Amino acid sequence: MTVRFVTGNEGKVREARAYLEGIATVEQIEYDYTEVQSDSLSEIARRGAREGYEATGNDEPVLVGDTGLFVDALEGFPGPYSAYVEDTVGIERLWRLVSGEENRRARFRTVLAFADGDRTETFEGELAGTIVAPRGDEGFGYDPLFEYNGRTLAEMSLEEKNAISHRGRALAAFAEWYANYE
Ligand code: ITT
Ligand code: NA
Repeated sequence: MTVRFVTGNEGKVREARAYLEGIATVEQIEYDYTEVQSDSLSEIARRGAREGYEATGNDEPVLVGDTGLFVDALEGFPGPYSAYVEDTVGIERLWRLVSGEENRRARFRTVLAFADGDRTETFEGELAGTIVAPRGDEGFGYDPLFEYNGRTLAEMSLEEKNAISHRGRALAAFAEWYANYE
């Protein structure tokens, strides 16, 4: 069955497509859903999925994923504002902000929301790591800044990242649920 992934971010689509190969066909829809101002990734994702479902014709289920990078020393910043901060501040300046801190622990969190018109289900994944000076050319977004087990996410192949990442974990929970869908 086809799932429409409503997102403007191709990196997210690549990871979902690779992870769900043989489970669901992932089609990217570039509809710009309203990102409500909320501290809750799941609230943003749930609303986005419902709106995306209606806006794309009410015929095939949609997935929306919302991700945030939460830096301990910055009280969880940029968190739900991660997309805005990447576009404005950028990862180099975020690194400079964190480099002066002793505690450089951070987490990625992803919430995936699936909406089919009858219900909206959410699936979550988290990855704990450390903020480091940017390294690596793979992945996207904050990947060069985020070290896990000695390597940044940008130093891993897509498959390696999917096997351990916040998004991979959320996709695993989705795939398990989806196996018994309908
Ligand atoms: P859509 O809302 O259109 O899906 P987006 O890029 O805004 O695209 P998110 O809200 O999920 O997607 O991402 C928030 C920010 O976090 C954004 O700057 C992403 O580039 C970044 N990001 C998301 N997932 C990431 C990952 O696995 N590794 C590194 N950065 C990531
Ligand atoms: Na977003």
